[in-house]
Amino acid sequence: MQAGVLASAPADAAELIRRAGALIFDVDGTLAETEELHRQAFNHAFARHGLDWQWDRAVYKGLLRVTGGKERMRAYQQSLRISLPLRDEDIAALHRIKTVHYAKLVETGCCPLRPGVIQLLAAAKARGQRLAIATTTSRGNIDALLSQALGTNWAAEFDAILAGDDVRHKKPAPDVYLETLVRLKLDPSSCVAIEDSANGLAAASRAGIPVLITRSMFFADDDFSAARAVLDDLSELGSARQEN
Ligand code: XBP
Ligand code: MG
Repeated sequence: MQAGVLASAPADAAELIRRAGALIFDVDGTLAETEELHRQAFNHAFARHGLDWQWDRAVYKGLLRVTGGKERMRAYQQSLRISLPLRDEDIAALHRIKTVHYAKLVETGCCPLRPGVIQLLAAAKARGQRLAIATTTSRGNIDALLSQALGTNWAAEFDAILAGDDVRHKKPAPDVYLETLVRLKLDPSSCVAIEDSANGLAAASRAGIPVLITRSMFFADDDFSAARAVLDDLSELGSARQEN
């Protein structure tokens, strides 16, 4: 546990969830532990493109401070300082290869939704709460993950779905959350954002939305002191995952 961070008791978190008019979900690391698959897909793209780049988990953990796969590759390339800068079309081509491979990995079913996610989605719907997605990843990646986990009609469950390229500035900028609030026509205080990273916490907080953190593989030691509640995963929500 991060020193000084009082993870609110699950009961407080459950109350925060039950009272919300809408739950706004981050995707990578929150709905599922997908970053390990993203990392493998990036390495596949580098090999296919003839680059001698290979991101191990330690390197990738540092690179995840940069949100957005295209931006992450650009940041890595700039950190090398030795090679010619990749052209935008090279970055785009690499990202296309990576995204295709990521979908293939997800479609194997090897990356299930995290504990408590499906039950919380169902309980929220039963309570009449609105559901939304606000993510930095691409729409295609959301579709690959949630088609696999929830079926091809998954999008019908959500009142708003905002992906990385739908806004000008990615997290930690608040853009994706501000646009989600516009689509939902709700005040930030009547929503709860469910996130896994400091960048996601900053983005939602800057939009005025209270944040529930679920710790994930690559961000477990981020500073979450600004969060309203910090859980290991959504299964800790107990009754808030039931329909009453
Ligand atoms: C996580 C991200 C994404 C993924 C990679 O998004 O920052 O960039 O790491 O996906 P979030 P792309 O936690 O907001 O869901 O390569 O499609 O960017
Ligand atoms: Mg995330």
